[in-house]
Amino acid sequence: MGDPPDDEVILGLGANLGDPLAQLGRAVVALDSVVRIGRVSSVYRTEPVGYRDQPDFYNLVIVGTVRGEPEAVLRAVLEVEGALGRVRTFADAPRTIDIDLLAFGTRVMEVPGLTLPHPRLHQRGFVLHPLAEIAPEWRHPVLGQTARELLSSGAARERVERLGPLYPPPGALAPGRPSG
Ligand code: PH2
Ligand code: MG
Ligand code: MG
Repeated sequence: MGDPPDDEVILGLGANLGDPLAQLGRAVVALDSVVRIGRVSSVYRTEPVGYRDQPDFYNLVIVGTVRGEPEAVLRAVLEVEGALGRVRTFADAPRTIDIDLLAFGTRVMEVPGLTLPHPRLHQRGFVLHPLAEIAPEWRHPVLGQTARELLSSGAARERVERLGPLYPPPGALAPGRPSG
């Protein structure tokens, strides 16, 4: 019988300690072996949401496809965080890298450690701006609104500044690529 189809997966990345841009770049390269990366948003410099007494974040969103179960993808994502030096202290603390599984196809589920879609994604400018850039027609499986509609609804109010594409672009660090 045929294999089950791949699911569209949305990942949100954030960093605000160390060298955030370098860590985002390394995370994208590492995630290339977890999901099939479709699009990578620009990098956004964003005001901290929640615990506010910390440096601005650098955020981006990845849209890709993957085969398998969300729990397995989450485990692989957490391994990438660990490999990049993530140390967990308290909720919303500053971090070298955070990789969140924001949505997985149209799945709606809640298990310990994973709620899909992410319960706050529709309120967060640091997710909605990059998501609307690369997938404006993505539709929230519970709320029924697209990324563009969620962004224009105005629920996300924090300061968000688009910096531009990540450099080096994903794939540039992969071995065996001709240069020049
Ligand atoms: N992540 C959080 C809490 N607050 N704020 C911004 N601007 N960007 C983030 O990635 C972020 C946050 C929890 O993961
Ligand atoms: Mg997070
Ligand atoms: Mg996280």
